[in-house]
Amino acid sequence: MTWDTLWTNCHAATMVPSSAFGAIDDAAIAVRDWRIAWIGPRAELEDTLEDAGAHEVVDLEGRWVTPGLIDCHTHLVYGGDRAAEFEMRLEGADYEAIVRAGGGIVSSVRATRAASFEQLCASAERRARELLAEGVTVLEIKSGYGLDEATEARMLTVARHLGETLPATVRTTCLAANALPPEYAERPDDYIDLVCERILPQVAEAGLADAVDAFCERIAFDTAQTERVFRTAHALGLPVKLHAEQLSDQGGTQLAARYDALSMDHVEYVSAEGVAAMAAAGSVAVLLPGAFYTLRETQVPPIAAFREHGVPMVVATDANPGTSPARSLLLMLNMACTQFRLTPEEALAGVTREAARALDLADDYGTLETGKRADLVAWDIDQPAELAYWIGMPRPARILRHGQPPCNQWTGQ
Ligand code: DI6
Ligand code: FE
Repeated sequence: MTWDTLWTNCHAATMVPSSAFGAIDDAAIAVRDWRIAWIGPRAELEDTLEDAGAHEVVDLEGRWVTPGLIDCHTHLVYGGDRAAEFEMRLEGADYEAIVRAGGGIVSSVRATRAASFEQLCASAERRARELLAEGVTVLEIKSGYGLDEATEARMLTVARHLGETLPATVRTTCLAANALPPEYAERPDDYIDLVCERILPQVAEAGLADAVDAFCERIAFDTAQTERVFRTAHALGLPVKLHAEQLSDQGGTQLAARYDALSMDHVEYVSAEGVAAMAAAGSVAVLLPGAFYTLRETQVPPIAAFREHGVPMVVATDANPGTSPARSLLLMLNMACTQFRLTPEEALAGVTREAARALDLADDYGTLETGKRADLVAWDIDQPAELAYWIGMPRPARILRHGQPPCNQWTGQ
């Protein structure tokens, strides 16, 4: 049997946790039927090659190859933007005060409700395409700016549509419990009734969500309300994750651990008990340096405790119009190192191997190993640490997604 493609004369940062970056010097990578059919040192290939051959052989001229990047936490679908709020914050208003004054998430809700499916698709596609152009091949997209049945479903339908039309694997998450919509002011439990009795069942029935998320925070929902959402999600057969301890310690992490959450995201204020609960539950911490930076947060997530307890660390954009208007996952690698002191290897693992775990996709994505999906990115760098080092990375030299080059339209290649 012949291979479809053979990438040769490259160095592979496989991200298999064996050596630094799981590096294989002078490597070759063979692809067949969307998957990696062979990977190893080029010198070991010679015999194999005679048997297999390849339709296309690509000489990468010594470039580094990494797994396709994975952005496991985005809010890419929304109407409008929040540039005015950015200016207010620069003049001294703080995020929680803006939210309490009817701005923040709710202003994105107004703009999203007013936007058509086509409008939401067009703007989200543009944002997704920027991520894809820098080597992202898997991304998660959340709802959460609809906060009613029709708009939550519309947002998730847009996300599903992007998964069908873009050269990327898209996982969708229902975040109906993101904020209290204005029509439910002072009635949070009634809104949670709507989420649990109507929105989540409808979304599950239509197959629109792969997971359920909530924002557990003093400006959003408390642990009792979050638990109702989690219980409903589990009853519907959907895994959960949580925006936890971003602005304060609410104990959301311990709650999420009891519900086997895929990930706890933000976690700047997580307590020692929270970290221990994460470790016991085998959860991962999703670090969101774009939100930390935008909110001028000073409380750094407990990186040393995560390391000590073996809690895997993921890095994501949190791309959203309010607290993380980020358009580059690679920039987040740089920020995770500079702001949180991750090593470049931890940061790269955080957008590959560990990010795949956060999306429950580790069997197929996240490392360069035989049998996994052939999502490969070739970079013009001399060492993998450069992916975290540069502030504003040049684009990848080549991308394969499921063994195919994504068409020019989407990546600008
Ligand atoms: N994700 C969220 O949903 C909130 N924070 C976060 O990281 C708020 C986002 C927003 O202000 O729109
Ligand atoms: Fe978020």
